[in-house]
Amino acid sequence: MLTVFKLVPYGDISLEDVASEIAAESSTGSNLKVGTMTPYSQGIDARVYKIDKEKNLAYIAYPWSMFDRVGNVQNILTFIAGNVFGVSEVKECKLLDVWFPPQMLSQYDGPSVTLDDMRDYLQNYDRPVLGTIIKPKIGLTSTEYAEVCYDYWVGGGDFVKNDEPQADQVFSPYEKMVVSVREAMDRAEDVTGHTKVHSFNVSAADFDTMLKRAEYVASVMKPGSYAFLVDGITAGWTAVQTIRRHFPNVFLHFHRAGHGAFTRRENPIGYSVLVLSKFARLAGASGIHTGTAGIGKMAGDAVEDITAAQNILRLRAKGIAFDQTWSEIPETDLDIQAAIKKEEELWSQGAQGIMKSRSDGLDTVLERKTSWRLINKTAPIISGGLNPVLLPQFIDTIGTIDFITTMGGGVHSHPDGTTKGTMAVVQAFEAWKNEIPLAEYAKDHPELAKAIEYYDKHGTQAHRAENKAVYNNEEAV
Ligand code: CAP
Ligand code: MG
Ligand code: MG
Repeated sequence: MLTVFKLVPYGDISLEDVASEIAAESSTGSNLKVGTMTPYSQGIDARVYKIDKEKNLAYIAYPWSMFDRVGNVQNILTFIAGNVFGVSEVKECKLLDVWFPPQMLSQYDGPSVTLDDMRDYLQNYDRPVLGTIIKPKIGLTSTEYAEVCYDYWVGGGDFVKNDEPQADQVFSPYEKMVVSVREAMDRAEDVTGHTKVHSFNVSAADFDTMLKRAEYVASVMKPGSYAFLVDGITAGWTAVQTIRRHFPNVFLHFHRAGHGAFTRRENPIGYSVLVLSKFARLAGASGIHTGTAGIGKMAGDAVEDITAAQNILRLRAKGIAFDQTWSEIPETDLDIQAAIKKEEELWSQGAQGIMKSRSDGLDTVLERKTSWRLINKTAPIISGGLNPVLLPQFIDTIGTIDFITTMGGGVHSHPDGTTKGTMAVVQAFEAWKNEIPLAEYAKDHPELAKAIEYYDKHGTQAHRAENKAVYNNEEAV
């Protein structure tokens, strides 16, 4: 396995020296040469194989046989994103990219359910899966929560998720929330004639409780109509892989709350959005949040976020330092070469082209989940301050329609409420699809017109003033 770290040493320590420290601490060594090493243990030392002095980059290779044998992502990160962040000689230690050899890929689960399966269930192939997060983030009763789900679904939305801290709170007991969601989903499906999906947060204090929540959801909801959301950073990688392995037939939604402590560009210590996303695919997440490329409310930028999105969606994609082919079969295999070529043709058409190529379903080997010794794709889940007005711009930025977008504030703050807010999102997509400017399309789509008027006025500044009034005033203090 290959890695590249941005390393900036303190004082006059050389880049070579600090790179050796990091290689030692992330493999077999410590800060002292121990007399207990053996020829075998030396055989699995990590190796610094390249240094780039201009950019302060150190390339470190790991014999992947040193990792826990049962396809354990947590173990790899304990090596390469563990103690190294505490090594005192480094001022900066950022893991920027990682490369998995084909033989290593075959040891890991990868996703079982993919966005293609959700598209089959929703019968939705030629647009992003339109989703929301129920807001307020927390505090609604189970029935109030379900009503907002209903309002969203009857507005034409596909997918609703629990917000990342929703669990089994006193005001919204877990089982009551699930039953209420099922009832609201049935009503919305009757009214609209369309299937709907809900992503339930199963993160919990312990694995038994987590599995119990997941089992309960499975006992109430129709197969295909639910996903399991795991707070992958705060609940952890073992929680992610436990759900992946216990429920191979359920869409695994990796929420990355807390990732900013590792990934923000201004953080000197941590890892990139790309690294997080690649490990989520290796671990088997069906979808992970990859950021709005700076278009929404969260820090992030196009290079990082879009690179991450492409690396989890495609069979082969360029990273920050490595080209990763997500095939357990070596690239020398002609079938793989043909599949990579087909994918490149597909992606060269951009989002409009990809949309047009699949309006009646998925028919290419790359677009349909396959057991053909590939690590299946992971869907980018795009959230964070998006609203209908920003959707067309984001689609053109990411260059595909193959993602789930979840807008919370961007739907439930619409002046005419959730259902109209959802209609505005659907209309914004239709405007993009027909290549009509939003303002033009809004002339005969009042819900979108209202959204444009509102979100143009209620950018982040207004948002801050509103939040201050609620969350930070004398009374609150
Ligand atoms: C978005 C969100 C998401 C974050 C995740 C929130 O709500 O539900 O959890 O955006 O960020 O709680 O803020 P809004 P990311 O749609 O109301 O912003 O996707 O970057 O991990
Ligand atoms: Mg130790
Ligand atoms: Mg959230």
